[in-house]
Amino acid sequence: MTIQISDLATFGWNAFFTSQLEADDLNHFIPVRVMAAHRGTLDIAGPELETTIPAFRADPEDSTTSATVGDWLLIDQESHLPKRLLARNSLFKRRAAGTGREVQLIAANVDTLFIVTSCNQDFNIARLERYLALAHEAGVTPVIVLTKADLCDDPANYVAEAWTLKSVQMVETVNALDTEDVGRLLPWCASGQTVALVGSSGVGKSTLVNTLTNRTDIATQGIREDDAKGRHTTTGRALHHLPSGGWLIDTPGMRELQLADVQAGLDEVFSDIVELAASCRFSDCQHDSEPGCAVTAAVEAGELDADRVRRWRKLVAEDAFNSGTLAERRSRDKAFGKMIKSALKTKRRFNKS
Ligand SMILES: Nc1nc2c(ncn2[C@@H]2O[C@H](COP(=O)(O)OP(=O)(O)OP(=O)(O)O)[C@@H](O)[C@H]2O)c(=O)[nH]1
Ligand SMILES: [Mg+2]
Ligand SMILES: [Zn+2]
Repeated sequence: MTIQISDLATFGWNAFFTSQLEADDLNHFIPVRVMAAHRGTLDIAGPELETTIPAFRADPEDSTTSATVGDWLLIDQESHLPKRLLARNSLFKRRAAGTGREVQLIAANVDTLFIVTSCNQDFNIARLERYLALAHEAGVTPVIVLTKADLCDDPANYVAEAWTLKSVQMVETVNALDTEDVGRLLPWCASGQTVALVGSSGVGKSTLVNTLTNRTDIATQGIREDDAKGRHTTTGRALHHLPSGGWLIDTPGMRELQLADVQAGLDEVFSDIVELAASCRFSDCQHDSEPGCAVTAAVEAGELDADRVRRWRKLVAEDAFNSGTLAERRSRDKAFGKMIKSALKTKRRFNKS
């Protein structure tokens, strides 16, 4: 069976992927999309094909080349074994929680990111800025989806606050259980389009997927009443097909989103501050207490929010710390370890005397 390129479009295939094919690839291989990634296996699908194959990493040295949900793979026509990972047009990743700080892939080949939060205690500008940096770095359209509008007396306050974020393209409020409300999100879910949903546990990501796909079978669960926190119901990432022809990637709620390799994304989210910083007297200005700092001058003049500047500096520092090659990070960690050790020694000496 030889695959026709035209049959792939409904799965999200486009010219970018066609350009990566060699002349006779389609005589040997079948292009398939990763629907879900499990420990050791991948659920894949393509025209008239749906199966499970072994996990695949293109470069054993590089964890970012592991096939993840949304990826396109070429598999062998006969054995169905994965042979090649196609270059992605976008990739979301984060530094995994914990001390190892391994890169964790979230989703690949996404067109739109639904950044989901609720009209309640979950709403947090600093967290939204993190997700926006991720979206801009990947070159993906960010849409802020405010759920639980039906449980809130004044959703307009949340909407107004979300719009203060400089790089937002669209803010939508919905009752995620209401088909008509959720219909406002359909323009981003047209045929061949891929949307990833991210946000904390309990904000309604799976509820949105259920409503958008006219299904009820994806598990959802009530949140804790005292602090509106979710119960981490979704545990894996999976691609779901929409009646409108689009694809949705549901993801598990994140406890922590550590940024890494998103310098360009941060520059976009905080473009006004970056522009100001260019006219600081010193090119390595830390915008702290240096003379001739254009950023602190703007804060003092009431033109710039001091909190926003603090959040920007924090994210830039975090990104720099988490970015770079593994070797660079290891040596940084080593230096850090040495510092801790010598501090402990000093402390011990101090305790003894
Ligand atoms: N009234 C109302 N309830 C909602 C809305 N969105 C979600 N819920 C409820 O909130 C709870 C949590 O929703 P989920 O869809 O499980 O949340 P999630 O983001 O998928 O959470 P994790 O899978 O843990 O990351 C469920 O009980 C939903 O029914 C909404 O807009 N209005
Ligand atoms: Mg869920
Ligand atoms: Zn400065």
